[in-house]
Amino acid sequence: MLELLQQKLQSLFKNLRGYGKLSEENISEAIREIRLALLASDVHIQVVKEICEEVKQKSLGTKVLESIRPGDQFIKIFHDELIQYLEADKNGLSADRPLRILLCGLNGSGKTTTAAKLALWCKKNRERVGLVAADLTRPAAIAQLSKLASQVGAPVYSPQEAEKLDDFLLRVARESVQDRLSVVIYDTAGRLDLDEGLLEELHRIYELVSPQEVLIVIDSATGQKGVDVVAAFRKKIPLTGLILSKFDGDARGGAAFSVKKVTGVPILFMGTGEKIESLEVFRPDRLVDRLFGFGDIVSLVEKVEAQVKEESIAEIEKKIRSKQFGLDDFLVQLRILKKLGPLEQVLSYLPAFPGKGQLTIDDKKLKRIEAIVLSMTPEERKNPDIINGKRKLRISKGSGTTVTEINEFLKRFDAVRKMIKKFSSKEGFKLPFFKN
Ligand SMILES: Nc1nc2c(ncn2[C@@H]2O[C@H](COP(=O)(O)OP(=O)(O)OP(=O)(O)O)[C@@H](O)[C@H]2O)c(=O)[nH]1
Ligand SMILES: [Mg+2]
Repeated sequence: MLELLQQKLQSLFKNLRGYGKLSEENISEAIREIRLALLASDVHIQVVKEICEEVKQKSLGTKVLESIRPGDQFIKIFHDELIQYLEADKNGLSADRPLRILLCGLNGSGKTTTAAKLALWCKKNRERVGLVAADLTRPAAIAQLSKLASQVGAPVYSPQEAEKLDDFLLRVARESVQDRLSVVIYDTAGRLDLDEGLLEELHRIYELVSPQEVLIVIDSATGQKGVDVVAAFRKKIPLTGLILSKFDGDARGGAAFSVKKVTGVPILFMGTGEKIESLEVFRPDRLVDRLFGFGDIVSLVEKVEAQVKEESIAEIEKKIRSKQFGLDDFLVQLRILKKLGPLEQVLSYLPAFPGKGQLTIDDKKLKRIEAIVLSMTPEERKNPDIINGKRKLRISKGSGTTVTEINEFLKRFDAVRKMIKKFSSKEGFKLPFFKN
């Protein structure tokens, strides 16, 4: 997700931080780089222009603070500007209950998967949720939704043979009340924007259901076309929000920056994988932090929270925040990471994670790391700095690993520890440039 922009910005920032002073010249140079990076990531040209102009004006007009490195100050201005572009007044679902959510979007954009993900998300928020297969065009669509719903553990309402759309939706309205559902999610058929017939049917569904939320699902890879798609749907029905699906899949992903600004429809969620757990509330500040290489420990902690028992979470968070993060804790973390699903996805929250990109810790590797840590004395685990050559030999014998492996692992651990230190402060996870 946004890897391209992430890489370009991070190398730009490295250069910027080196400047002793910011001149008009190097600000212009940096802005040119930013412009190229944004365009290459498929951000709308108008949006790119606006962002660059705004950052330029602000940078030139800002008094350089003595306690902050000039490069950092520039980065902060750019950081805040991007967040502002992504932010919306509305950032959650309506509080009305029972809540009816209608999902729409192009063919294959990820509506059905998203319906299930949203149902799971609502369920975790203690809602009584049901799914409606309002995709009458394909019997396979109903089967797909039913399968996903059984993973969620939510009931599915689907049309009976030869049941008309109106009758079906009226029946669902009745039954969902009888079943005391608090959230009802309607999955609809994929629509090609040219297909007037299907758009008409969608409008009909909208009228019959009168949903408080109409969410359009946009595939992140759609790029700039996504903006036109939103506009085409909005002509037919009032959209209340947008879900960016497959955010994990597209290295560019810059459409996110345009869509809210150009269409006014707020992004509420993003899909980050095929599994039904892979849905995240869209948080502009976290996304931008991740982009800038500040990691997203809060998102990670949230993800972990969903998977692991609460007591151990509080403990981990406390340790992350304090500076006593030893190898024991690392081991616990690794084991949790393993439970969280695809490791790459989890690691994408931690840009500073060593070896990110090439790193895949598979089960076998994890077992070896476990063996290494388990062969250490409690003192060594607490303070790995004392592990000298002699100790390494002992650990290597005890764990059946090589000294090279141990070195490699310790190097990685050190990088993680440094990164964690960077993020730990009393007030929470602040950005590096807020510190001296
Ligand atoms: N990697 C990834 N794949 C996703 C995501 N969301 C959906 N998919 C995949 O995208 C494909 C299409 O998803 P569907 O949910 O069937 O899309 P749809 O919009 O319901 O499709 P139609 O009903 O045919 O219009 C499936 O293979 C999903 O697994 C996501 O966030 N990440
Ligand atoms: Mg579908």
